[in-house]
Amino acid sequence: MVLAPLACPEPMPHVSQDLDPPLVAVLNGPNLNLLGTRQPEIYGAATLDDVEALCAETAEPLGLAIDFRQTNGEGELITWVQECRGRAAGIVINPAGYSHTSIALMDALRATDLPIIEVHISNIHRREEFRHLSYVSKVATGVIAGLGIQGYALALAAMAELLAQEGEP
Ligand code: CA2
Repeated sequence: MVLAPLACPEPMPHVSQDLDPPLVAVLNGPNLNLLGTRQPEIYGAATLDDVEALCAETAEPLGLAIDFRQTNGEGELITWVQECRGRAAGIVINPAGYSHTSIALMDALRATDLPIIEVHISNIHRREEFRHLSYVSKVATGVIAGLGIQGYALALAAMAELLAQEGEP
């Protein structure tokens, strides 16, 4: 028996890396829309809008474009991660509670083959035991935790470095 060739054997190549400026997806998981409304002793007083403004003002001089998003849905977050393939040059992600629970999110991130920087506003290792494990850390290029919302700015600076290195011979 002769098998027909697969209609679409491979996903699109990483055309994103040719984009100028390169696009970095900044993805935020569940409950981060509540930033600034409670638990300021853990997460500070900044709102998610403040985080977006910080990311925008950090990305511009680094020569990066950003797509900043937040969702409470695990499926939606996974879909956004999948859509990064062929579209974004890298991912900065605060997976929030899904860090500690979602093997599906880990699998989706791994499948992008993109540089991934995981950000946590709080130091998850100084908190409850159940926060010490992050499935996302197992596939992240780097992890920043405990530096408040400044962690997002540091992640974008690190991503700019990683992408510049990718372009080197
Ligand atoms: O420290 C972080 O950035 C976390 O990703 C935040 C998550 C938490 O589940 C992770 O363990 C660590 C929680 C995000 C929800 O943030 C809120 C902020 C204000 C009020 C309520 C929730």
